[in-house]
Amino acid sequence: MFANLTERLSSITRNLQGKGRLSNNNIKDTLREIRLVLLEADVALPVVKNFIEGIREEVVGSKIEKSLTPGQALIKIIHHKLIDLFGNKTIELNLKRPSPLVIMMVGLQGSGKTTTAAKLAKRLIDIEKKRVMLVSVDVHRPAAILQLNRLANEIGADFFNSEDTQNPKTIVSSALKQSQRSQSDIIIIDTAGRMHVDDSMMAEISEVYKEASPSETFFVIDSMAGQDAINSAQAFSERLDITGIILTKTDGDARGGAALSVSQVTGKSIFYLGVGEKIDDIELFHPERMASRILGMGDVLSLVEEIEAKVDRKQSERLANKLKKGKKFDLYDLKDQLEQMIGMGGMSAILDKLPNAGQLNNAAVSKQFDEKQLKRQIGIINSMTPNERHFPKTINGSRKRRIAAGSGLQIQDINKLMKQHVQMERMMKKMSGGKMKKMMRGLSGMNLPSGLR
Ligand SMILES: Nc1nc2c(ncn2[C@@H]2O[C@H](COP(=O)(O)OP(=O)(O)O)[C@@H](O)[C@H]2O)c(=O)[nH]1
Ligand SMILES: [Mg+2]
Repeated sequence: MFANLTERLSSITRNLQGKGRLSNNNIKDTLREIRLVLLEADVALPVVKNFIEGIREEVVGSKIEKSLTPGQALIKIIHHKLIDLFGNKTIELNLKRPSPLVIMMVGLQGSGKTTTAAKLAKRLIDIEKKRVMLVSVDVHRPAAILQLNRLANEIGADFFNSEDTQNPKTIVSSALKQSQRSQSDIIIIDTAGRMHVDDSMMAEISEVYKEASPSETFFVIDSMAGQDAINSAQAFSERLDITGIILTKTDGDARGGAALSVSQVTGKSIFYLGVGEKIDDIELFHPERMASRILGMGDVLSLVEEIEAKVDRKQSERLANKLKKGKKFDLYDLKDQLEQMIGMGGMSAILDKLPNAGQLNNAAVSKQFDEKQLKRQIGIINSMTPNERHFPKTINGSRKRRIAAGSGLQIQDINKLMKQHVQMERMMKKMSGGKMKKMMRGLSGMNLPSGLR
């Protein structure tokens, strides 16, 4: 699902990841692009408007330019807003209610109600060890009752034998009585679909609803459906108290409009996803995962959060201020930087999390920044006197020999560290204020593949 949407949105986020600085124009352009992509994906207009407005407000409130990684900060906001769009948390069916728990499936014809009723029943039987009864009140479509009957047999659910000559309301009241006798924990009522919302069908479903008085009423919606289905969601929720959404056919190549709109339009959360035609193809819905998937980021996002959490921003700012006052970048400062890199787990831990790290010359990069190496460098600095750390220039040949002996390393190792310090000092000198921050960013995002920075 969402192939196109994902492709477009991930290209937007890829562009942002490289941005060390975001101008108002950058932000405006990004929002305009997102707006377009969402509209093309057939997301309902009010939902798009709200979404974009929400991001804009947060961008203003969060002072994004001051962040260590403005591009990534914006991605994070977009990500969080997407999660909000989906209702923010994973909802599980509450089974701690008096039995029989009555669940009703409603929605347009072909949305997947019957299939999903059986999928859900199987889940409740297998995972929750519940006794489940399936009931069909679809007296309109030929063989609709038989379809459910077959599925019930397949999964080991009880089935209430209804006839298409019966009145739907009567079927419900008999089924409820039957469920008392058979001591069912859960009854799932599958209803007649409709091609579009029409009054007589709506009147019928309202009757069934009143008779069944369900604890959960799931609106089943085909993820490939367009605006019509979204409008029908609204029509249904005006008549019945819909408690949740089940989004089906997410294994197809839907544009994504229904998925992104339905929660906002109905004000209800998505509980489950249908992910295929087979009876086991149902999954709990995780807003966070879906949002990550749509942005095409997966683990990269958790990586960004990890780096943000671990880079000591205060410490970086202290260093920046110190240098601004004309003080030198000394070996104490270098040690702080090295320690931060270790805090992030070294380069190899970071590379492990990147989806396409295989393309990098992994060995070379990790060797340069691996933890052992970093610790060795810190060991060298630890073997120096405070005076030497403050004034690296005083470190002459005999001092180097002493430091090498003290840290158990070779003179070459000491020379390498001194060279590294000189290089960094030179870089630091060139920078002031804002540029310093960029430098820090360079450190925290060391040698990441350019697309991911
Ligand atoms: N690929 C796929 N097909 C599904 C899914 N859910 C339902 N279907 C198919 O959609 C069609 C209509 O399903 P059905 O349950 O009869 O819809 P109803 O009219 O709402 O009861 C059937 O061919 C199902 O196999 C799903 O998650 N993935
Ligand atoms: Mg059906």
